[in-house]
Amino acid sequence: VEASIPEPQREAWKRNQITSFTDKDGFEKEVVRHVETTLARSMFNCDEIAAYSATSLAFRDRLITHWNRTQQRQTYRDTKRVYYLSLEFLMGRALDNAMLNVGLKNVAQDGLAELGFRIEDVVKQEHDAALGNGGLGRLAACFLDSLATLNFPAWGYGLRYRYGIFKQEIIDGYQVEVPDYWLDFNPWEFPRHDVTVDIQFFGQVNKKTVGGKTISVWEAGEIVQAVAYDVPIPGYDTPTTNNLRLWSSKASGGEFDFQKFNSGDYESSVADQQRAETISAVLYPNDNLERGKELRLKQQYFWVAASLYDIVRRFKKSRRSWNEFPDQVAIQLNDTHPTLAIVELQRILVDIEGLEWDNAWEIVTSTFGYTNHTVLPEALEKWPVGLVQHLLPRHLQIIYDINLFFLQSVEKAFPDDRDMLRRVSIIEESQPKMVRMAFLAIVGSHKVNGVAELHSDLIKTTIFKDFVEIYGPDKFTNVTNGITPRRWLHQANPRLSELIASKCGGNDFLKDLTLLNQLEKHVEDKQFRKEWAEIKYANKVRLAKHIKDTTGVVVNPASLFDVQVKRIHEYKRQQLNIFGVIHRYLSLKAMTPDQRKKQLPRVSIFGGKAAPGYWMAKQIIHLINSVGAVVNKDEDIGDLLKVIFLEDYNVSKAEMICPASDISEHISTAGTEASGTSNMKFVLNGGLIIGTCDGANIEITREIGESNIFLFGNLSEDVEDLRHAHTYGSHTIDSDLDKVFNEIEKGTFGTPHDFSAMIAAVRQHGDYYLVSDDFHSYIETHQLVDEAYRNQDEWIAKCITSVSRMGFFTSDRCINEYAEEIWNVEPLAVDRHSIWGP
Ligand code: GPU
Repeated sequence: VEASIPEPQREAWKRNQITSFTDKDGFEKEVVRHVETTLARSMFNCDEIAAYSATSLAFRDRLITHWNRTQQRQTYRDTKRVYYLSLEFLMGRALDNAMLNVGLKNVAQDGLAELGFRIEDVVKQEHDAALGNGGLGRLAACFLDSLATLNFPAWGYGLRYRYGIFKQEIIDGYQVEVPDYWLDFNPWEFPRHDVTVDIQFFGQVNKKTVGGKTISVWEAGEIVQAVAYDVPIPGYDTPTTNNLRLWSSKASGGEFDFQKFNSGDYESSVADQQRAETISAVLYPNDNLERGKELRLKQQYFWVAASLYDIVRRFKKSRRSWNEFPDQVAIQLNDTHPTLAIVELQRILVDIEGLEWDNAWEIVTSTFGYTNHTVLPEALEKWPVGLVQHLLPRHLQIIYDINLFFLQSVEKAFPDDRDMLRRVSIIEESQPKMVRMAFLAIVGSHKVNGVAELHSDLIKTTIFKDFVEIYGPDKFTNVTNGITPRRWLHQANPRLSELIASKCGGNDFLKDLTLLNQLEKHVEDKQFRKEWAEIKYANKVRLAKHIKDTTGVVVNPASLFDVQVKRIHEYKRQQLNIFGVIHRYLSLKAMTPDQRKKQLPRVSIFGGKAAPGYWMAKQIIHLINSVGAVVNKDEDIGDLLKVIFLEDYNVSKAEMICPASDISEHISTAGTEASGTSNMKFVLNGGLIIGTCDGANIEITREIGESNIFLFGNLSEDVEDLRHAHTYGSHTIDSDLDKVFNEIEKGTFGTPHDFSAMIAAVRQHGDYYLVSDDFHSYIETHQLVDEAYRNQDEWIAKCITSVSRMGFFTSDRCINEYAEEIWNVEPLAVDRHSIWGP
């Protein structure tokens, strides 16, 4: 149906165009209007939640007018768009970000104050949008911010989970998972009940001959409806407002099947509805782990099929030839989770649009790019052939054909290497047979990238080595990760952002982070250092208050705050950290009171979630809490050491924690952390880091200088030999670590049996993560940290110098690299004054 208003009536629309508020009075008017009409409340019945809701609605209205105009502009100009497909978008809170990005936070602050509210309290009412596990999902969120800020025509596509990542509670020192009820009230999404797609599952494939041509027809066994929910993504200091489209699942054909209902089959009608809604019900809470569950595969296809239908529908409006598809569309696969999109596009082009296979395949491979985020074998996705066959029968046929043509070309190029075919086959000939999604993603994309230099080198020399031989090195590239300075500096650390602005000629550094280099000439400025130190101290006071409020433990903000916050994982080595803390505790205990007086007080702060099924990670959390319970009440120790586990680490807590850190820990076994991004957040907020030569730590060192980072531990190139030696040689444990283990086994931190598996992993099971090999170097390096921290003046100078050299790590730089090297797209210039015109 043509829904466009005819030309003669458009005058009336233009006359009545919406104007957004620009000042305090305009803002207040909108808040009062929303409180009284949208919320049906009044000044006699307006709590902080109502104030939050009305403020959000006021900003939402504003965003949505910008969003509309952005979409109109993009449609009119009809240039190439980017589609970022990610199963995770770890957005955090939206209101603070929206106020800052549109430049009206001060207006809102003053307006809210007049109406009787403190903006900090209002902002805190918002529940995080936590549709992700960790770094991978947060990267997607930072990329959306940069895409909008840089005016790229770009859409994100994801799933609208009813439950995001679980809420973590710590009960008796153990993690307990509680559902995340984030959708109770969410003013940031727009249901688009008119934008729906029917998604097929199961069934069989029939061959039909149409006009002498045999085509495959997939007769579905089940149909589920996808409903679009749109989330506006405002750029910073630009009218560009992009769209994040999240799909929600629903039984097709309405609430439930009335035919079944009326015929008395009430139960099965409800069951159908529930089965459909289950698809988008919950985010799988695994980080760096794939467990091959059928529902997860259903989620992936549901989301990919709905997104591609939407993208193709939009492309078809321009009535171009199919060969122009890659000139109009770039699709980036955030890890292998959306790899079925490759197969789905080939299916649409061949089965539905009637293109020849080779022509279609050329279009497909020119459209997709694939980002790999890990080399850990347990995280590489593989699906049993039988499961794919059952759920997506036509897709399995297409995968087999893709593989056949691929292997034929490999055989031609490498006729003497029979084993090559087995190694690179998309189908692993195991029992049961498996589809290797990463290989499918490589074969179906024109570019494959890693997320930091070391990682991109590692994928080329290990897991994807054969593919470099087959395609040549140019198909593989690196885009080192980055973070948005808007959220991770300006929003999280407003005082530091303001101080920096005062030395860098205003807020331009937020759009061109290399301008931070202007700070360096002020490093010697005593007054500047003092203000810098004061801000850090105030941020630590704020965190200390949070620690007191949530754990009851009083920490001294003058202590060195040592922070490790990230998902709990053996490869990230929180166990190394807590063993180091125990070592410190034992050293302090062995000292005389006089010796103790000379020691530097420290607070060891941990935070992070363990996947609910990851038993060892949960034991690590338990050990951290058990050590805290003993150390924190030890009167010999007092302020010299406190051990804190912060419950329910998430994006909004990260915004409070990063600015309050003196030293943070990025201590993964070398070669295991693809990039890491919290390392960047901590340095950007004026904290130093201790880390291994892994992921982006290496490039951070190159940028900020070796003297401004505390590196330790074995190198990635030595890991394999060390592991081999543990298993086949004699494996002796570091003597200091041995003492730590003995203390745990004495029962100092509770029932030793609780921790025996953690110790056995090192002593008996080959110490896969090299905890013992790196322990001595780790302890020594922490002593260097203590010494360095004693000279506060030098320390602050290191922090300032480091921040001044962090320009490279903005996600704006990443997006420009993707745009240039992978997507071949350009930003759309915006005329700030034109409203209706292009
Ligand atoms: N990452 Br695979 C996740 O957060 N989850 C995953 O399932 C996978 C990777 C992370 C990497 O561990 C981290 O090193 C990287 O910085 C981040 O992706 C973004 O690339």
